[in-house]
Amino acid sequence: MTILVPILGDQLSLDIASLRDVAAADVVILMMEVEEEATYVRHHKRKIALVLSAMRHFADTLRAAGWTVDYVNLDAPGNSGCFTGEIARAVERHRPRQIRIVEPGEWRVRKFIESWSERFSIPVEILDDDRFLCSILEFQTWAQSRGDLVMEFFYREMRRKTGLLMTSDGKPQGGVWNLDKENRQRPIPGKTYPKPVQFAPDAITSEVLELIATRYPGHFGNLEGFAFPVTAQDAKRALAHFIRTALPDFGAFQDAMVTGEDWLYHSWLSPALNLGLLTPIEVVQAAARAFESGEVPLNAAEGFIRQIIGWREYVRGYYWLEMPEVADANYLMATRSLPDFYWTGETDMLCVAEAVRNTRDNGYAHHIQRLMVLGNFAMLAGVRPQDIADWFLVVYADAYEWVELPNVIGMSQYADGGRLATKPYAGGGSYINRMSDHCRTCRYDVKQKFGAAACPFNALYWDFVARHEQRFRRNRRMANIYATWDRMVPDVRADYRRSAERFLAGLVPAPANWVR
Ligand code: FAD
Ligand code: DLZ
Ligand code: SF4
Repeated sequence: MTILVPILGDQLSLDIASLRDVAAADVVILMMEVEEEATYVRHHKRKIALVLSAMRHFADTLRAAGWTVDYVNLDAPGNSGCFTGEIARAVERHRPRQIRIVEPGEWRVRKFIESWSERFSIPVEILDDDRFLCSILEFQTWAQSRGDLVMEFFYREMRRKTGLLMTSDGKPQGGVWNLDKENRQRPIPGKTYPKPVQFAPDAITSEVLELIATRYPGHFGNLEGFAFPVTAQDAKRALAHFIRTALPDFGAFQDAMVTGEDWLYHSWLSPALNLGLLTPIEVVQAAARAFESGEVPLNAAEGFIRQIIGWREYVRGYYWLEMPEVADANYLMATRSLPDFYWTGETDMLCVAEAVRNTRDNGYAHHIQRLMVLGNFAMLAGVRPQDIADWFLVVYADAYEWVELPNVIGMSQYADGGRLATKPYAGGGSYINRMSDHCRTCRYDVKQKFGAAACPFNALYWDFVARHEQRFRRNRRMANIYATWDRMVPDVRADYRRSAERFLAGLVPAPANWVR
């Protein structure tokens, strides 16, 4: 009797643990295209197309490597539409003696898998996903050994563990762990930026694009110009291109935003990484090699490697540590519905309109657009964290709950009460003005404090500070902010608050059917 090895849509790595230590002759690999995964939230069209195209390409790769693959297409007759239904049908077809699967990325899916053994009376082996550098258990042990969850200390552990950018006597290269002081430069006017390599759709991708256009016309986002890497081979090309063309300036301009420039020096590798087309270790080793050979400076290599062995691993550990409660967290007791411009992009706030345009057209926005524009606005406006989390899960091609939820609930909304971030990532117009060129052509005036022509981020920021005074006044990292607030004359404070109130009253809530 055979072993059934389901491979999920974000487990597209040849070296996946479930295919290790088994003979190909004993295994049937099951890959399932199912309606529920595309619609439990109504994912961006581009994300669905990316996952299905990458799955179909990966099935061909597996077959070429000698594996037997039972592949269920989305429109196959009898497709039950969900993972558990497809396992039931596969159990009928193959009568396996065992199911062997790598742990999934999402709590929701883990619950399905945990039901299979009893439901089908078959042993189900759930293996660690060792594509991550830190296991769930290892993160839990680290977290238990500390009173807090400061990412910087986790990151140092990961540097020691991997030996990346370490000297032979166990010290960080350059003498410090984190070179962010050299980063965060503002954009330079007139500069030209590199573009990530674009992959034209082949026959498989074209067929998938057609299927998605017909089947999910009402989902958010554009399919035109689809150019993601959908195979490991293409993803490796994208990585090499990034290291050569963008990594040298990655650190310096990590937080910059420029109108019409969708990637700047960012890698655009998260969709491929999260699918498994690239492994985190191969990505960070490539960056470390580029530093060692003198192709990129230390601040760039360190900044980039930190995002992957630091933040990426950390948020995954945090997710499994804090779920399921964290999904409902709402420390700031925010109740507002998501404004409709998150879907339409129709707002005079140019920074927001640009970020939504990038999101709609590419299924992408870079980190500062996500954190300091889209996330920041939602937090300042008091949007319910679960509404903005749903939006983030729908709209990005790299969004899976294990990475999306901690970033939204913890990092961008402070909804976990500071478990992840030591202070809220809140900023007014002056921050966006410093890091972007948007304010120069925006219809709002970033220098005006309040009133109809003033940048809304200004009043919203001070309104947020005032609204949450009880919560944040004693936070040492916010002492300067409250000192400034205290120095303002009462009329100015009242004007800020009135201006915010007027602006918030004009927001139009989005219809719920964009999400479910
Ligand atoms: P780069 O800037 O080139 O960074 C390199 C890599 O580092 C990324 O590919 C990614 O794998 C990793 N990385 C960087 N920052 C983070 C982070 N905070 N958490 C985890 N990994 C990180 N990332 C996702 O992969 N999926 C999401 O759904 C997602 N949602 C986010 C929501 C919010 C509110 C915020 C603030 C951040 C979110 N991020 C998410 C993290 C980050 O914004 C994206 O990983 C990044 O923008 C992807 O683009 P890139 O590949 O060009 O990244
Ligand atoms: C995101 C996604 C989509 C849209 N479709 C599928 C699918 O049809 N089959 C599949 O195996 N996976 C899909 N995925 C990815 C899953 O949602 C992902 O594997 C789980 O959320 C676990 O992280
Ligand atoms: Fe955004 Fe305000 Fe600048 Fe306009 S002026 S781009 S709304 S920060």
